[in-house]
Parts: sequence; C-alpha cells; structure tokens
Amino acid sequence: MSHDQPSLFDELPTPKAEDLKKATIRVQQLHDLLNHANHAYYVLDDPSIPDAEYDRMFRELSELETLYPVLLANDSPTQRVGAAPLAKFEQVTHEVPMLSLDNAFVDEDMVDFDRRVSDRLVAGAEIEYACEPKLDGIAVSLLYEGGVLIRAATRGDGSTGENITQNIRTVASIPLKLLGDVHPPVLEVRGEVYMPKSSFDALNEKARLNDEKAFVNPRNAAAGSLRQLDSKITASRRLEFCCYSLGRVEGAVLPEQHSEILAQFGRWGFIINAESRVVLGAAGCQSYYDKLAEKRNYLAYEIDGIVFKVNDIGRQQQLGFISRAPRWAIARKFPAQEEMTILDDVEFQVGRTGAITPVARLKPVFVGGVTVSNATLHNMDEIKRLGVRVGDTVIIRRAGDVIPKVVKVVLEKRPEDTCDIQFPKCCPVCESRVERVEDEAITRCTGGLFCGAQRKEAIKHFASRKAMDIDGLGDKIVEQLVDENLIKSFADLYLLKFDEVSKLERLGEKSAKNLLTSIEDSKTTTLAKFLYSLGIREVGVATALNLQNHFLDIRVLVKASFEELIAVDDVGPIVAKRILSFFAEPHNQSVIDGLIKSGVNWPNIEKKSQEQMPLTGKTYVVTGTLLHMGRDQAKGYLQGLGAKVASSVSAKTHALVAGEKAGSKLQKAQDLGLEILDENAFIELLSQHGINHEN
Ligand code: I6G
Repeated sequence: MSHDQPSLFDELPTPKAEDLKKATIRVQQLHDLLNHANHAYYVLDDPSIPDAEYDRMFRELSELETLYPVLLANDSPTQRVGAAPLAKFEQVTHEVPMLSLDNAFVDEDMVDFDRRVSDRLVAGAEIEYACEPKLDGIAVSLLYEGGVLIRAATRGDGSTGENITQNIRTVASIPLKLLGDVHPPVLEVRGEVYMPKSSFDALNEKARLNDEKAFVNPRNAAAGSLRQLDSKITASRRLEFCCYSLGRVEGAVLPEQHSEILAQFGRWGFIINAESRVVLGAAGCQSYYDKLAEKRNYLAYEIDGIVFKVNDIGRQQQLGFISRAPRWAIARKFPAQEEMTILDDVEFQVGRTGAITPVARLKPVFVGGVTVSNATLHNMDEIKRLGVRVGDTVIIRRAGDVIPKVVKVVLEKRPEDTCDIQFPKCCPVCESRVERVEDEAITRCTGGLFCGAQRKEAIKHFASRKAMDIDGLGDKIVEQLVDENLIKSFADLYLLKFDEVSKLERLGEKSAKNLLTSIEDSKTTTLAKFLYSLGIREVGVATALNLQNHFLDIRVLVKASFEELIAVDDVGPIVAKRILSFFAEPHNQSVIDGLIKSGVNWPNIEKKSQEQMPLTGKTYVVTGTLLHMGRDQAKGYLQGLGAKVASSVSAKTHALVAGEKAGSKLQKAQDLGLEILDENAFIELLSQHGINHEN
C-alpha cells in the first residue's frame, strides 16, 4: 500500500486551529438558534422559523459535530434523537427527597385542609393558593448545572430513582440548556412527563394496526416510553413535560411566591401549565375545582385532579411536612376513570350497517363519575387481544364522554369457571348469514332492512336531526313502530295514520298529532340532508353536502360513474365504491323512488360561480363549541363558499375554526402552526364573503 494513501488506522488529521475556532463559534450559534426555534415550536406553540430552515440548521450542526467530534456536547440539539441503548438504568439519589402529596376526595376535605393551614399560620387573612391541574404522567427531576441539563431521574421511591437522562433529552419541550443568561449554578426542576391524548390515540391506533398490545391509558404509555433502554424508542413517542416545583437550588435566590417561581421557569424555557392560577381561600379553591372539572374532558392531556399549594414560600416553610408529605399542598382528586369489575356476559348488538358489536355486560361499577354496566368490546380481534373470558375481572375505562371500554383483564383474579366468548354463527336478531369482509375487523349481518335491528337503526338515523329532522320521532317510538310491523321502510313513515300512532305506548292524542305534523313537515328538505338520511356507508354530513354541491341533481348523482364520483371533494375510491354499490342496488332505488312519490322534495340548487366559491381548494376543520351557530351550520357555510371540510387536522388543513373547549384538534393545529380562527374571526370571515350567520 502506498504511504501517500491514508490508512484506516491513521489518526484523524488534527483540524487546523483556525478552522476549529470558526467551527466552535458556528456550533454555538447553531445551538442557540435551534434551542430558540425548539422553544418557540414546542413550548410557546408559536413556530419562529419554517421546518425546512430548522432541518437545514440541524443538518449543518450534525455535519460540524461529525467533522469536529470535540464539539459534540451533551446539550447539543442533535442529542434529542436518542443515543446508543443502555444495558440498564443507573440508580440516582435525590438529595432533596421527592415527596408525595396528601389527597382530598370530597369538598369537605378541602375545607378541612384550608382550616388546618389557617390554624397553623395564625394568619387572619384568607390564604393565597397556587392551583394547577395534576397531570396524569410520571414525576421526574431535572438537574441543571451552569444552565445545562446534566441529569434526569424518575421519582422512584422518593429517595432513589433511575437515571433516565438519555430518554429525557428526547423530550422536545425540555430545555437542554436554560434560556436567558442568568441561572443558578445548580437548579433542580421537577414536573410531570406526560403523553397528550392525541399522541396516545395515535400510538394505540398504530399498535392495533400492527396487531400489537395497546396501552391502557396515556399514563402507562408515558411510563412505558420513559422506561425504554433504547432512547430512540422514547424519541419516537410524543412526550411532553410540564414543570411544577423546585428541588435543589444553589447559588441563587428565587422568588418568594410559588406562582413567581413558575413564571421564572417559563422564562428559562419550560412549559408552565396554562391553567395555573392563584386563588383565595377554600371558596377560591372550590370554584377553581368546579371550573376545571367542567373543562377536564376538553384538555389536550389527562388530569386526575388538581394540586393546591400555599403560594407563599415563607409560609410553606412555616408549615413544613408531616410524614413524607408537605402540609402546604394537597391533591384534590377527580373521580377515577378506571375501575375493576366482573364481566357477567357478552351480548352481540347489530348496528345500522349490520355491524355486529360485542357488548360487555358488567357488574355495575362507578367509574368516571357515572355507574357503568355496559362497555364496548369492539370486535372479535379486540376480544382475542385482551384474552378476555366471561367471568373475568376486568378493568373498565371511561375517560371523558366516550363509551366505556374494557381495557385489561386482571389475570390474577381469573376464577376457574370462566367461559370462552363465541361469535354468533348467524345474526342474533334475524338469523341471516353473517360475513366478515376481508381487511375489516367487523363482522356484519347480511339481512339488510330485513333485519329488525338494522331497520330500527336505519329509521332512527333517517329521522335524526342532521337527516330528515323529524321532531318527536324518538328511538323508543321507532322501536315500537318496527316491532308492531307498522313500518318496514322509510317511505312507510309517510303513510302512518293517526289511529296507528296514537295507540303507541307513551303517545297521547296530542303527541300523535304533533308527530304526524313533524313527519309531514320533514318532506321538504335539502338534497344533502336527503342523501345523508339514506345511510349510505361512509357518507356523512360533509360528504353529503359535497355530493349535493357537485351534482346538484339526484338524477345525475345516481347515474354517476366511479371517475365522476372521485372528482367530488373528499370522495376517495372507497367512498365512491360505497356510493356506486348503494345506487346499483334495486332495493335502494325503490326506497328513493318511494320517498319521492310520498312527497319528499327539496328546492333546486343553482350552480355557483367561482366568485361565489372563494374558498375553493382550501380545507377547514371545525372543532369545539360555537356559541352563535351549530358546528354543522358552520361547516355548511364553509362548504357553500367552496371549502372542503375535513374531520381531522393534518398538514393539508388550511385553517381550524376553534370554538370553546376545543381539545386535541386545537393542540394539533397549534403543533402544525396552522391558522386558527376563533368564533369571532370566523364570523368576520363569513361576513367578508357576504354571509350573515344571524339570518
Ligand atoms: O405529584 C405532584 C403533581 C403535581 C406533585 C406536585 C404537583 O404540583 C402541581 N407538587 C408537589 C410539591 C409534589 N408532587 C410533591
């Protein structure tokens, strides 16, 4: 081998001092630029530079670190992507123990807490409390020296935890270096690592698609993600951190109010909970609790209670501790969202589209603030994944307003006489054949409207507010009408006689008359509502409106080809196929003919010009509660202006219309840096285009 050629074993050439100096300065600049961009994006929700610029700077920094390994620092933004896997976590001793909090379960516990605090302080005046949501995550301690994150640890038993520094470095909202120029030489920040609801849903959805075990709740998902020896896995999970207290501090004096310390943490680059407030006395605590209890389901993250702390640090010191818990703080808990109970039986329900869903019949249990005796088991795949049997002890979860779910079997409590769950061989209602479509987890009854269950559900849907809007035709009446064989198809509704209706249970003469008037009134509708009411699979309110605006005339729509259908906004190949097969079915054609013959009608629609469709090509999402109009009304306005209305936020979304209590969609839109219109801004947009929402 020629001596001119560098050998693999040669030392790397020493960089020229001048080049190294230049690189050092640039690396420092890139650290600052990337740290600020990261803070703006993940903490302030207000991106300061385009993603592409961030990526360019990130690449430049990585290249410099490869070229000059001496410049690769632990607090480099490139270290957020994860490092080499560990063999095990090292133990860490907390110099200031990480304590736990006393709990309050009922209103009176809070009054008692406030009284205990006041009595000890002999204060006279009402006590000021700092309050904030108690995030359902994992408590961690972050140690900064000279403003640089040098160690992160779990709480463990409060005295000893595990060193999870590599994993914590991957959490984007944790500063690797504190912002600002002045920070204590030693600072320990404590708080909660948690997984936002939207990230949890996405993670579990992926797990289900890959036939992997889903996490029971966001807390377990956060814990599982932090417990990874391979920090690249942690980096792939979207975790967040919210700080809530101070641990060790050396060489600096911090503010004398807890709320001020939090504000200082914010200036150093941490997320401070946006719901944090300071209130006065037990009454202030109660009203904060009530407000947050209402807001709980709409928050982007799960909380299991509220923490109240005496705001004044001097008073905290006066109060001190009692057996491992501070006397100056308390966690007021919300009703638990998970409980254990027994699975007594599994029944199979048939829905509007024939989907057969296993429903768990449970020993009644109080969970999430209500008594639950039924929970969904989704489908047979889910039953297999859970490994559940009748007689098992199961964990039920009811988070927010969603249907309670069976999330886990407690195998240790399994008795000997549990029974296997068998899927019915035929429809449990009409005994028709059942079929499982390839690639779908759902098994369906093939009976169509012959099946009483499907008929009931189809008619309930037909009569519902967003469909034909038949006031007074509630579920119980539909069930009686079908059971009494008074209606077999939608059009039969328009043939109902007073004598038939008035003899139904719970319907007097007056209600029967009113019902017949509502049925008559429903005949005049819109094409979109009519299409939605037919219950074509995959055709929701938004798609029905798109179909109406595109085809204008039902005679054109029923003859549309696949190519013509996929030219409609938001109609993809799957939806197009569903529409084609619906209109190809002779039975459905006669249902439509029958309804039109009964007098169902809608006004003709004129094709709008381009000027009347100024939002063409833009996709909007509407979320939260709008105070001046319904969400469907808002969607209708947008579609009328040519916009597409989608149900979920993605990079393709142009803007989000966010009403009150907007939850995870708002969070995601903020994450993506999308335009967000509150209700006033939306009303302004409408009025710019000549729409007055009050008309
Ligand atoms: O576990 C906790 C959750 C939230 C806390 C806490 C907190 O403040 C919002 N604060 C302290 C002081 C402790 N645990 C010990």
